[in-house]
Amino acid sequence: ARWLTLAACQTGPVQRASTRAHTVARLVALLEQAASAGAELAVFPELALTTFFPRWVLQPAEIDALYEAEMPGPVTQPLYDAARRLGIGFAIGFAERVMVDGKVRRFNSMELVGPDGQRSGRYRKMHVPGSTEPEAGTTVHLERRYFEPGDLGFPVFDYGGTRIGLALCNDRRWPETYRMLCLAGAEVVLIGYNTPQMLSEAPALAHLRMFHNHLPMQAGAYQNTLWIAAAAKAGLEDGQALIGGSCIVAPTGEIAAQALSLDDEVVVHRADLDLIAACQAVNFDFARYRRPNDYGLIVER
Ligand code: CDT
Repeated sequence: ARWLTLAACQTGPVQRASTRAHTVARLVALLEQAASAGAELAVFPELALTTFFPRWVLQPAEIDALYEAEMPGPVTQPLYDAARRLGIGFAIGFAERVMVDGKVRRFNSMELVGPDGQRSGRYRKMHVPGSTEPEAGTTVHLERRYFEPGDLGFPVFDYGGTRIGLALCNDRRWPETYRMLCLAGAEVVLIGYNTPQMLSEAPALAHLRMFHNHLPMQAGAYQNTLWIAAAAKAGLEDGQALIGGSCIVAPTGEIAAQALSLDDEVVVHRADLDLIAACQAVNFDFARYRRPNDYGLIVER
């Protein structure tokens, strides 16, 4: 049997006034909790090091301080050191700023780090929601102002013999995310998210926010025979309420473990990787039953 013990490390809010060092200390404490519960791989939220700053129009001079110019940098190094000390890997969402050919580029990124404290993968969010300018009647969500769409596709990384895919927030709502990762051989998908409880454009859907959080992850896990570990940044962050509901989802579509709070909280589950083959055998023998020659519309439209 093959097992991998997963941890979803939810955080409570990261207020703009918090220092990066304070936030990193919180993340280290969560990683210690995950490791002492036997976890081998942990996931932190999207933009785990900062407040969810796309809720604001910021002055140009304020922007750079919210991005990481290097990972790890001096302030984030303790997290990588903790991974090595504890022998546990992690994935973390962060705002990435890179210079390419003398030009600044900005991505909403996630990094996969091995139990040796070394980077073993990088993902850049593909489905970037919101707008570049505030739009009348909608909750301000300016991810498209602060991040380019990812340019790395849907990579899958080896983690001690298990194949890992990464995804960020809005990506989890799209079936293509899971299908691309599944077809690339992913067995486990790690997801970080920041999801506002209330969108002014859709007050009638407010009571469904948690349902619409879990529904696509449960369906994505089931239809693509994946384990999923998903970590929220939750609670009242700089005046905006973010949902929690961090969870670990089995390839059966069942939620195996779920956070109860809107605060820093670790949920752990020992994932049976053989369940993937069992679920494939029952219904999803992809090579045998899929009809890719008849799915052309999916990429044409
Ligand atoms: N961070 C992120 O992608 N949040 C989105 C909210 C989009 S509202 C315009 C989400 O899908 O949860």
